[in-house]
Amino acid sequence: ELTKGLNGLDKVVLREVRGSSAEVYLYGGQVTSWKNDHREELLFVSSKAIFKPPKAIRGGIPICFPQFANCGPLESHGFARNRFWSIDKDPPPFPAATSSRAFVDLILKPSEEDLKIWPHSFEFRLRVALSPAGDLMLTSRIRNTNTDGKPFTFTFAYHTYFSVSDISEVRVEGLETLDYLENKERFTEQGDAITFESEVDKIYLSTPTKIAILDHEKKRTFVVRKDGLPDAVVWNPWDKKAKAMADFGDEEYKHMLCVEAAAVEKSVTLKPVASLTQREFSLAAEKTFCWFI
Ligand code: TA6
Repeated sequence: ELTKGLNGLDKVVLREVRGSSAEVYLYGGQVTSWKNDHREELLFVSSKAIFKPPKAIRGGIPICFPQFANCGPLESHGFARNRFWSIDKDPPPFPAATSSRAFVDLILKPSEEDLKIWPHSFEFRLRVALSPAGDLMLTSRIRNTNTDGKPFTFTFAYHTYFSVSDISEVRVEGLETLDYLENKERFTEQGDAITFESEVDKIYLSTPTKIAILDHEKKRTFVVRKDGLPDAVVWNPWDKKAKAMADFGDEEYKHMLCVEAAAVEKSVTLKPVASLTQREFSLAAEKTFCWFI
């Protein structure tokens, strides 16, 4: 269902029979809402988010492409998150559709202007799907459509903002003992599960396909399953950085956590489509109840 969102921007609403739903803005190809069958919102979007180009929407699932953060010459997190995507009305079959009835395919291709800042022709297909159980699944298919035979290289992230009740009660499991990058330096995570008491901005490397976010207060666990994306970025701006961001409430850091399936440390190289290569990255987030002992 295509409808108008904030500031008249187009958005697609997906609904599953049991009551779960998701919303995707064509601006940014960005998921901004994911509700379970109790209609609880599971993603964080700032109350100060600016739904107006060229600013990217603060929250939900921004797509970082063709560059993650500032690890290249482009604007931070690349340009996919502040471009208008289009809907593919005749989407091809592929696995994320098999178990789900509610899905939409969005397409991004570079404009003339984009080609001036990143001279590579591509087709980015983003499938957003809800499973009958209400799990959210994102699949990205990126193809190099250069006609000059040249490969291109990029970094990528699903910059997912999860909604949490109280960041000081949250635990992330699956990343302990792994190496991570912080301010471009390499460290090794010590100790048990990861907890939060100050700003965190880390890129965990060679991570498992499954990561869990345990929200003690809500007695809720998010399970992130990713495929094709070796890294996982964990970010919470905490109080000082929160205050410095115009589109983020001063206290909102308490109610969000970014856990981002990503390909950052090793960039991805794609040969032109003639060679029949494409890369597929998927993300599935499910919410389960978990009663703590
Ligand atoms: O993914 C973490 C990060 O790269 C942080 O360094 C951080 O500042 C954030 O993303 C948000 O970036 P943005 O450009 O959306 O303000």
